[in-house]
Amino acid sequence: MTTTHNHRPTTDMYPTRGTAETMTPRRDPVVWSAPGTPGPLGRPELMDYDRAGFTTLDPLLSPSEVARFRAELDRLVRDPAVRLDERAVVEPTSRDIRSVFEVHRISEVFASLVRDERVVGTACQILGSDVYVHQSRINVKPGFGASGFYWHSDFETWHAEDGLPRMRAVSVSIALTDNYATNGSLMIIPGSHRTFLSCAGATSEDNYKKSLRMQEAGTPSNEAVTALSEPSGIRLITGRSGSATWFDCNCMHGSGDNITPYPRSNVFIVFNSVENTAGDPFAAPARRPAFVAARDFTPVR
Ligand code: 6CS
Ligand code: FE
Repeated sequence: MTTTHNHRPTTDMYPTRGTAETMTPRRDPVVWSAPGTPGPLGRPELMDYDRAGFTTLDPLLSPSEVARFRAELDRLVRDPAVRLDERAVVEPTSRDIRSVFEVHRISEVFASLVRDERVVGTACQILGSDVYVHQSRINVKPGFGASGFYWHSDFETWHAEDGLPRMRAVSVSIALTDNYATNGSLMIIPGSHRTFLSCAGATSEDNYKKSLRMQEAGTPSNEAVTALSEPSGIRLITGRSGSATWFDCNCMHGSGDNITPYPRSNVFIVFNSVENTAGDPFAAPARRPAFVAARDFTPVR
């Protein structure tokens, strides 16, 4: 049974992609569940997440589980049918596969990861409700030149282009190879989740065809990144394979190129509250395809 209910909020709480860049305070909780709500995260991790906007568990997965998911990632990347699928995004220069979207639907192995109580249970604990998968992807980031992602807030895109009304979504990045300081690991600006950066510049038609490779609309000015990183700097999220980082949908984050011999392969799962379902874009001419922004809101559990 597919749930596609849609309570369309009338007001836009986070206007963006207008004529000027502005900063306004976040108008939503970070942790939506009541204090003491049981779940996989302990109080220290939840407080870490609330304050910084992210928390890292090392490890989340055992070595044998990592091996299983890494084998599945390799199988998908080698599958010629996947390469031809619109869900696959290739590197602009090397033509290597950069990302494969909607892995929770095309792979039963990754679907089982989504349903794992250590994963979906944490998402429900943070978002304080049932959840569905808004987006999932594997980022392969092979060595020798794989390009990174410039600074951005995922929520700014998911609000503008996918119509998520509130900041009630969370991403988990699970390392399937070791994430070193050198191989293009995730960088997050601690505390940036508490500021909404409204970006200047309208969204072009079919923007996702570019933004999944190189984001333009929705990227911050140098001054904004400087101001956001003033209080607490920039944190580089390293960790062994099997580690996991939960980060709030509005964290300002990015990653550098990977010019080392060591691939930085992760699986990303984005959980959204069933109380915050995608609707019409708040600042884009059309909806993005379902493989990037789910339109089936059936709860994971
Ligand atoms: O546009 C998106 O939804 C994707 N783009 C980036 C750079 N991060 C979030 C998400 O995967
Ligand atoms: Fe992102």
